[in-house]
Amino acid sequence: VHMSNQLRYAINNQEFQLYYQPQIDLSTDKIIGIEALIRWIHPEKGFISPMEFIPFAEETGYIGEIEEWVLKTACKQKKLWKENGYDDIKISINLSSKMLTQPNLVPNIRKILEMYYIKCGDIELEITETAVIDNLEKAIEVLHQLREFAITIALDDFGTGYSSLTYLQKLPIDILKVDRGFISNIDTEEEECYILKTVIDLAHNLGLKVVAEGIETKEQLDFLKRNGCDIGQGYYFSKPVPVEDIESLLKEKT
Ligand code: G
Ligand code: G
Ligand code: MN
Ligand code: NA
Repeated sequence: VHMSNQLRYAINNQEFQLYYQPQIDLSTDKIIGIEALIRWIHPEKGFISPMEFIPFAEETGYIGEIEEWVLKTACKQKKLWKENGYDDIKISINLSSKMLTQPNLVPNIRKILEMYYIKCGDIELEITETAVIDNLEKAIEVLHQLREFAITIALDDFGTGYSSLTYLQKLPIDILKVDRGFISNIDTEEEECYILKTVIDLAHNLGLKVVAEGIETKEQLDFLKRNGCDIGQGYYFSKPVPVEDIESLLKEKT
């Protein structure tokens, strides 16, 4: 069967799940946010990576429905966490580059947040550099609209795309997520991590907070703390896990 039929079926048949990965405030060691990451558990093929099916969903137009499902599911979960006493946790959602130029994106997001009584300040959207560079003026306009009602915007995978410092200054964003390639360098050439140090300073000078992705070792964590990185995420703290497992982490680390 063609993959587009399978995507259609997957949406109807609830084959998608969200996994969750904590984001740690490096000054307090507490969980301050959770990134939602989609998983497709296919009944025959098993696990299919989003790196495989998201680009396909973008091409075939299913991405809108999938992202809507992600947003609703994450908001529903956020509401449950809140009811269980974990109120200050922000939820981060990856937004496909194709979504940023959808005509009704902002009102649609707003509707979903209202449906689950989510305060806008509790939601963060992660976008990639390619998403904004493809259509810079439109992207800037949409990002402004989202931030007007207090949704925070993170620029994901920073340093991997065609980053230009000009974009950084123009984009209405709150957070810079430094790609894990920079973090894995720390182990082998700590003395030479000038770029990473400089990116952290640059972000701060632009009024942005810095999230380091892909922290796997204590050495990486210590380096990032010494150099003023604000937030950390990675296997060192926890892999992305199903919802049952994130709750025990919340108990421990909030
Ligand atoms: O979690 P994992 O490393 O398998 O994710 C692989 C890629 O898929 C990452 O680039 C991640 O940003 C992306 N991804 C995960 N969940 C979503 C989602 O809900 N929407 C979009 N657009 N991308 C996602
Ligand atoms: O592009 P984005 O940053 O959204 O992708 C997140 C991806 O990174 C997810 O697929 C997640 O599984 C993966 N990831 C998260 N933490 C780590 C880590 O510490 N090491 C590695 N190698 N991958 C990670
Ligand atoms: Mn991300
Ligand atoms: Na990333």
